[in-house]
Amino acid sequence: MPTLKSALLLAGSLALPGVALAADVHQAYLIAPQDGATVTNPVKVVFGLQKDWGVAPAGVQKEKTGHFHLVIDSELPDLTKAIPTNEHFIHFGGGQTETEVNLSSGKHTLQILLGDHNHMPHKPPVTSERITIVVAQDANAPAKPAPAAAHDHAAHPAPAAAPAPVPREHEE
Ligand SMILES: [Cu+2]
Repeated sequence: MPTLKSALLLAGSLALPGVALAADVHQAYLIAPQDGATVTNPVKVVFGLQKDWGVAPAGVQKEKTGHFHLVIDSELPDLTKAIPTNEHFIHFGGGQTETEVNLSSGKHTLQILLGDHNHMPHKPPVTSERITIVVAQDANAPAKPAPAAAHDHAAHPAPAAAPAPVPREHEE
């Protein structure tokens, strides 16, 4: 089956060039979460751009602007085409600069890719580094009503139990 074989070869070759195309200088970055962080759902993701660049909603054509795309668990897409829309490529066409996502527990990668008014990557592409986070199982994590409270890790030390009097038995 030559067609199947060539399809497989094509798929293999497509997987390679993604990294090489990434610009050395990252014009976008993830303000949160931090690379290597362990987080719980919902995961708050905050996008950042270097000062040369600005955010504009999809459909608004303006130089050096674009809207964010969050790349989850994927290489960058084909940078010569409009950014796809699926569970790996989330568009923020309204010009949003942060979001919350729910991810399965375990390791995930996150990366930002800016797209222009037509959801096309810029040339060269405006990307962030690809970071890796670990989503902890949140079985016993109470739903946080307000995601704003950072560092809300007030330890709850158990009240120190008074040392139990040691019964003494004199063995003399
Ligand atoms: Cu888009």
